[in-house]
Amino acid sequence: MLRALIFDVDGTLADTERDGHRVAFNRAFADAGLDWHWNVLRYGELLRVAGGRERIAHFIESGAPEIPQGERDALARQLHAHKTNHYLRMIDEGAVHLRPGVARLLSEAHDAGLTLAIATTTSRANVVALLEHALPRGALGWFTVIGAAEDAPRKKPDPQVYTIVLERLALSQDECLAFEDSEAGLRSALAAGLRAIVTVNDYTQDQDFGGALSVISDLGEPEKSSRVLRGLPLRGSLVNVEQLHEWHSSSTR
Ligand code: XBP
Ligand code: MG
Repeated sequence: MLRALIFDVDGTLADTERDGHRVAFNRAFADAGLDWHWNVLRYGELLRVAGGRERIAHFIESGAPEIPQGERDALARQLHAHKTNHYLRMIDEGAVHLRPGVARLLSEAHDAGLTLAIATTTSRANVVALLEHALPRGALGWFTVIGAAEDAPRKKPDPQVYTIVLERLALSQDECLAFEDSEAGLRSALAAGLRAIVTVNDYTQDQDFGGALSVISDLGEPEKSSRVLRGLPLRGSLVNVEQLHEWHSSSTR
């Protein structure tokens, strides 16, 4: 029986990457007097490295030989901390909006008594800020468990964050559905034994989503239909709680 929905954050709840995280990274670089700039295309490539600190560290390793070896780790940490401050300010200013159908489905699922949880590689502060800013007052309390970077140092596609969330929920994999937007996120959920729905975005639409129950454009709104790209079909024009129960039961192992 379906009891819980576990959501990724970046790219799934909101298109945070291109106009949120990317901009915040660039602001942190500029503050530090560095002439580094991650354009939209380059950032898409860098997204293969999960985790912002790890992404900066990878960039330094592969593209900034002028930074002495012994200073790289500290620089990545410092830049990432400043980046987080910029990102939080941007959330506060309303720079990031939830994707179609997200607020609607979260609210419907909460009303229907489904447990809600988060499994993300970003930091807890970033998740809390987004949920507090983009959802109705008090909606943060809808989430029984938030698994974030602080809980799971091994980033997706490692299953660690999902495994921790499942433990804290005290539910089995078969009682949950995961929602992801990226191949690394999907691999993480599948490796934790979960079934997953993928909502693609511009950065991830060409990735390999083999193993997902259904791959769709977005969760859909009454005035903006969701499109199925592969996998189980939609009964109506959007994803609602009834649809989730149907997908879940038609895939019961
Ligand atoms: C998101 C990430 C994060 C964000 C940046 O992946 O990889 O690193 O890009 O956030 P997912 P931080 O959606 O699979 O969780 O800088 O806080 O890491
Ligand atoms: Mg994601």
